[in-house]
Amino acid sequence: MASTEKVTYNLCQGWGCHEHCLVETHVKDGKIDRVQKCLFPGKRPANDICMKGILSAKIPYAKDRILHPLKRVGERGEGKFEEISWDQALDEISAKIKESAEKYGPRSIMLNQFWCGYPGDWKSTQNDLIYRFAFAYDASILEYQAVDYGLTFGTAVVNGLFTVNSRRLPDDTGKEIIIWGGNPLGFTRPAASTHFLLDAQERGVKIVHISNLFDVTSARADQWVPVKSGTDAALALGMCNVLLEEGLYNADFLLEKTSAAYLVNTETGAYARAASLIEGASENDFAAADEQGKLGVVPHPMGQPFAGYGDLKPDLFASVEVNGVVYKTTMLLLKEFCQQWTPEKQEAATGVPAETCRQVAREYVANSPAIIYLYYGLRYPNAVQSNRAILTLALLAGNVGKKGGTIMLAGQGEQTTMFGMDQNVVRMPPNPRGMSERVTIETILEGFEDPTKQQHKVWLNCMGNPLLNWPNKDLWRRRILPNLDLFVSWEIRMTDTARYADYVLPETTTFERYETVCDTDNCVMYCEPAIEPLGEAKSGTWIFNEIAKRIGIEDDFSLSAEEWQQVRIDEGMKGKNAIVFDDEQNAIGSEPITFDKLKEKKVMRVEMPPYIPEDGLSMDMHTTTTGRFEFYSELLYNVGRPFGDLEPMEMLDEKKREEYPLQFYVGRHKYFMQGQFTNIEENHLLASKQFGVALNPIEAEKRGLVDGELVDVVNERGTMRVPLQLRDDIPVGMAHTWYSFDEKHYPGTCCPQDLMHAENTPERETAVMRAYYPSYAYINIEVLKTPQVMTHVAGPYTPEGLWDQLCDVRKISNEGEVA
Ligand SMILES: Nc1nc2c(c(=O)[nH]1)N[C@H]1C(S)=C(S)[C@@H](COP(=O)(O)OP(=O)(O)OC[C@H]3O[C@@H](n4cnc5c(=O)[nH]c(N)nc54)[C@H](O)[C@@H]3O)O[C@H]1N2
Ligand SMILES: Nc1nc2c(c(=O)[nH]1)N[C@H]1C(S)=C(S)[C@@H](COP(=O)(O)OP(=O)(O)OC[C@H]3O[C@@H](n4cnc5c(=O)[nH]c(N)nc54)[C@H](O)[C@@H]3O)O[C@H]1N2
Ligand SMILES: [Mo]
Repeated sequence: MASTEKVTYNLCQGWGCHEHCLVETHVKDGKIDRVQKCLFPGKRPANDICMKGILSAKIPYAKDRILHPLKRVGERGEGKFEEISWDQALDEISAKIKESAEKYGPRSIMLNQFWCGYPGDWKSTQNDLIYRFAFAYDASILEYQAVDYGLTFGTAVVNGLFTVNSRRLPDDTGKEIIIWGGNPLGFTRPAASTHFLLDAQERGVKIVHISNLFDVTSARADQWVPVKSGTDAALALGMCNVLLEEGLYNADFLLEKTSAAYLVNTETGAYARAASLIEGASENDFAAADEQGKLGVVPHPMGQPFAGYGDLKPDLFASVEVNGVVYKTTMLLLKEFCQQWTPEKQEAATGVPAETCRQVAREYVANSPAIIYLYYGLRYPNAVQSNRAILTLALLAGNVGKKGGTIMLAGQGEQTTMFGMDQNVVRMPPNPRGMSERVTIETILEGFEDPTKQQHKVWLNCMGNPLLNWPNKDLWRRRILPNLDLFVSWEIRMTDTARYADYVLPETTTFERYETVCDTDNCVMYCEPAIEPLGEAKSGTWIFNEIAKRIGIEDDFSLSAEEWQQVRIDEGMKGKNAIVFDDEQNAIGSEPITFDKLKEKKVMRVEMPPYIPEDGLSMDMHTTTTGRFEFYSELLYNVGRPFGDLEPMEMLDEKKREEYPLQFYVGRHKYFMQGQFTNIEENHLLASKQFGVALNPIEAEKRGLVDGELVDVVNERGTMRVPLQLRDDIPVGMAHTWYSFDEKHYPGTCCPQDLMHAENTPERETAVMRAYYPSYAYINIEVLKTPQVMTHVAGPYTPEGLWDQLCDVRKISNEGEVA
């Protein structure tokens, strides 16, 4: 056995799967010998690591690691660079930043902060410093691509803000877990979440998987419910229909937690304000009625616990007429709305047999408390509406905010979001030059077309690999990059984005720098460099400091990475306690969290209030109209969407399908993490066996195509020429490809992202977001006083749309160039 000379704790370099694992790094002769799972204090069996975690030990040593600052010598994207000194790189970059600021204003500098794949993500020091830089210089931050936010906005409609419920793995599970969209088991959530799910299954918890294709999670589930892509809202409404028609809803829960019994004016679609119906009632209050039609006031909770209905015994299905206007409860309106969604009509839309819809609905209630595990699989422009419909089902069943029964957006962290570290201690400099701005693709393009508008000329890509991962590469390659005066990539390896950059700055990996993250399983963790930085790699903190020095904001950037960690802990976690455990890992007390203590212990478990309190909801901010959970939205009534509903989109358009009959489904790979791990030989070898496009044999036969031949995948945006694979697990009507392979795998032809719609553009405008977004922005910016730069500027565009693409797969039409 190798003798270890040093052990450190580090964040997994493959942080992008949202499992947020910490690894124990073993170093020998100054080199990482291995990484393994690290144990957290306490008895919870959290923090497992997966194959990618183990292999992340190889990332610092990968062949394409960038070890020196690089300056472009060829055309953008050509990949020709020369090595230059740090001083030259920083002097030239800083000079261009200053020049741009003088000519177009400091907001012409944009920083990309798409943090998903960066170890520590938005809790990392890097992310804090990006904000700090933006405030200190009044630079802009680029709104990243619309991914992973369908659920966020779906729940925002129902709950006012953010996720309805548990964002971390609960201690308890009820009797059933429905995994609805997503492929967590051993695949996208390969560590703690997989263990959580399999342990539950072993205890007898039933696992149901609802998905459009047969994947690893389907294989392991107790029941797999295949659904046609993008039609989940119909299935959820069919299930709601069953609950409503068979009386399987949880009346107590609906009365106590939701606006189900509230009356709505059926002429205006607005919630009836009590003041207009009942004398002496306040403007802020609402109304309900009992079985005899007697009206009663329901006070707005105003952020306090709900006070109840007073003397009134509200009738969930009341309908009353006052001065010739009919008022109905939202529950009655929902029942009427769902009458069309019979299990049979549902079947026509989703392909799920009516009987299966009934069985799954009945069991979901019979097995209460049951969890709906909402992953990110509903990546369609109608995701907000699909998620609303699923949440409606959960509310009807009363499976929200309960031990063992809730809605989950799984992950190991997230509770610490609310109770952990106050990152503003770093993010906000004492004297910000401006409040910065979050800019969209739209505003950037507008500026390029209209010189009287704000120009965005410098892009500092401090995180992420947008040229690989953001749909519609063309937008960046042909419309945005040519208008930029400077494009800089901070990277650890040569990516598609780095290849297009003017300068590439070599950053340290997670194994080579200091970090503290308050996250995984409610622990705060101190990470120290396991090895010396390779080559000339420097931490992001150092790079910021050096640029700051050259552009005149050095006062705000005077601390080293290690010193920032002390600030983050001693100031950002001031007053917080950690649980003290004895040798048997029993909790025996608590102690204040200080930087010195953390340095000594490395991992401390933060004392947190329970996230899912018995009453379920006190954690939620309820900034909806009524201050309650709302499956009925008066705001969206105005655009004909009072309820979560099956929303049309390109893929469900029969006419469009005539030309391009296949869903172009660009999925994530088991061995890759978006673009990461593609540079690990073993992973690449395993994945490249599946390079190409996969079709069901029935679709191949229709087209006279055979396994292994080269084919053209075409749509109006381009042609991708790749080998064909026949696979029975790919549904009829789909062309499946894995993304992550970088540009050089598609010589002379398009990459998958080229064939995709651009996100955050008018192509992706939806009625729901157009109507809803202003209220989201208002609540965040005006009510909660979140700086605009720290909110999502989703605007009228869908927050998810990756898989709503059509294509056809054809015999190759000519030899030679196809792109
Ligand atoms: N190995 C690996 N793991 C990863 C990543 C990676 O690249 N590789 N990426 C990480 C990131 S950033 C994210 S956001 C997560 C995402 O992880 P998940 O939330 O699990 O989402 P996806 O893998 O995008 O979802 C794919 C699955 O969604 C389901 N699905 C697709 N369309 C539909 C539909 O119309 N209806 C229903 N009901 N189901 C559908 C199918 O089961 C499909 O296998 O994964 C993370 N983990
Ligand atoms: N077609 C299609 N497109 C998709 C998806 C899909 O399913 N299909 N999924 C979407 C989703 S959900 C997401 S979240 C996005 C992900 O989009 P990205 O966040 O762009 O994905 P990554 O490839 O993980 O990019 C992270 C980059 O950070 C670099 N990196 C890692 N560690 C460090 C570090 O310590 N310092 C520095 N400077 N760099 C580091 C990595 O080398 C990598 O290039 O992709 C989206 N794009
Ligand atoms: Mo993601």
